[in-house]
Amino acid sequence: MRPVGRENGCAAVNILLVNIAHPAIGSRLAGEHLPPLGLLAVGGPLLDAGHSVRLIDGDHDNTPVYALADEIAAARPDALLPGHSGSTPAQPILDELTRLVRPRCPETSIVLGGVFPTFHWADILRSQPQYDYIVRGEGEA
Ligand code: B12
Repeated sequence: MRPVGRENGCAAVNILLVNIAHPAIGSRLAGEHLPPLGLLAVGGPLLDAGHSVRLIDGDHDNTPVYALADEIAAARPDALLPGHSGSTPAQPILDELTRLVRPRCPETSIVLGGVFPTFHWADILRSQPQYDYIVRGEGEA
């Protein structure tokens, strides 16, 4: 297991929050951008805890998965927290992104959370070994 957080004696870590582009129809109809509230809710407490936190919002510019993977690999975060609005159709995209990132960032802890992973954590961990941890329920807690 890779160390994450300060409770195990680690110094503050570099955390990268990444929102993926949402291809589902409900994301495209409005013609406006909504901030990734789940990731923002998690990022605030991490900042308060003294960690360095950065957010890449791939939904803002509709960034392709391979380009997001390049950005993540360049940032080489200690922990990568990818997210979406918790919906089922976003999960395969997160899986594709993290599969691209894993070999390029072997030391990065990949931590998933949100509504879908909260319920389907066992299936995801079994079929997608690139994830190190799944946070169930409210991520800030
Ligand atoms: C706002 C919203 C949207 C917005 C999202 C905007 C954005 N930029 O995030 C828009 C309009 C784009 C949207 C689109 C869609 N949505 Co929507 N949406 C919601 C809604 C109303 C609120 C989500 C939210 O922001 N909650 C507030 C935040 C703070 O809570 P949260 O996301 O749950 O995050 C917390 C935890 O889950 C966790 N967490 C979340 N992410 C992460 C990440 C990490 C790393 C960690 C550690 C923790 C963590 O910590 C957070 C703080 O406690 C929910 C219903 C609901 N009440 O939750 C539906 C909901 C998530 N949507 C749903 C659906 C179906 C869709 C669409 C598929 C609709 C469509 N047919 O196109 C698309 C899919 C988009 C996609 N690919 O993900 C369903 C999902 C059901 C499912 N199993 O798939 C929901 C549950 C509504 C419902 N009951 O049907 N949606």
